[in-house]
Amino acid sequence: MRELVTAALQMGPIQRAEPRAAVVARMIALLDRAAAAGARLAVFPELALTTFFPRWYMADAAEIDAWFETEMPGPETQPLFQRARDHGVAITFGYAERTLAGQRFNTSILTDRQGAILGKYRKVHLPGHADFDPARAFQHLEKRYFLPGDLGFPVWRTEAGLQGMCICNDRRWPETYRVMGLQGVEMITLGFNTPAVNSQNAAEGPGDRLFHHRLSVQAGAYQNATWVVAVAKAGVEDGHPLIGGTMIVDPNGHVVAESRTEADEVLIHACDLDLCAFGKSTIFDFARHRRPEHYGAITAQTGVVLPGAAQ
Ligand code: CDV
Repeated sequence: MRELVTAALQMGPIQRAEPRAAVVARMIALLDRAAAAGARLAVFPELALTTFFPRWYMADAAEIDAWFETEMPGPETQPLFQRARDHGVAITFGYAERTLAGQRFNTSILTDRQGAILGKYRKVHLPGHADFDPARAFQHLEKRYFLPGDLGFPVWRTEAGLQGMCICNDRRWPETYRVMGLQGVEMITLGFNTPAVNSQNAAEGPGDRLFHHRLSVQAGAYQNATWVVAVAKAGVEDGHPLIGGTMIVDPNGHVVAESRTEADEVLIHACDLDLCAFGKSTIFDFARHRRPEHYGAITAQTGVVLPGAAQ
């Protein structure tokens, strides 16, 4: 048995005017609760330090940059790292990253239990659009504010086992999980900000949104025999509702813990990483059963090519 006591730390809404220091104080309070419950890994949501700002159209570079971190840890996030180090808890959280060269990414980092950054992931599958879209009920401008991630889907050998990360929309894409599955991943952590209504289809409400979320995460876990810890930023941010649905899913695809609120909430589960071995050595023993000679289209093309269409 290789138990990793894991805390999924759902965050309630962060309003546009809420300063970073207040958000970090909330994160520290959640971390304290996680540590008191014995957690050794604490997972926070996507863009955990701010409101989900891609819902706002901005043209001014300085206004955009105000949402981004240029160093990690920086002066405002240092207390979170210090508290994690004091507790001996590894943390992972998402934030908007601006590099020295001025590139902007939707990023998450993973630390070790001493508070040192072990890994960085930059969101690959950016949803939404780059320009103001008057046809939508609200904007989703991730393609305006972020570049697609350039780091792939790495897996890190941590003190506990083999860990990887992805972010929000990535969880809907089977390629995300499989690339990490092919590196033997035993736990994938991810944060999300999922609007409770589809901005292009008012009929797709929170019921469907939660259904698609669970379907994607449970399938990814099962088909790759890995734990998946999916953590929401939830509730109503500046009038815009986000789903909850924070959950911990085992390597058989079962939900072992799920949030009940859309507020700051702590879920704890002792995840036995050895549970991954059965699926990985039987029905999803990739070395024995995969047929990559038939999967070429997955990397050769992006969109659909209809049968008989000229190449
Ligand atoms: N932050 C996200 O990536 N949100 C998307 C929405 C736009 C569908 C998601 O996959 O939840």
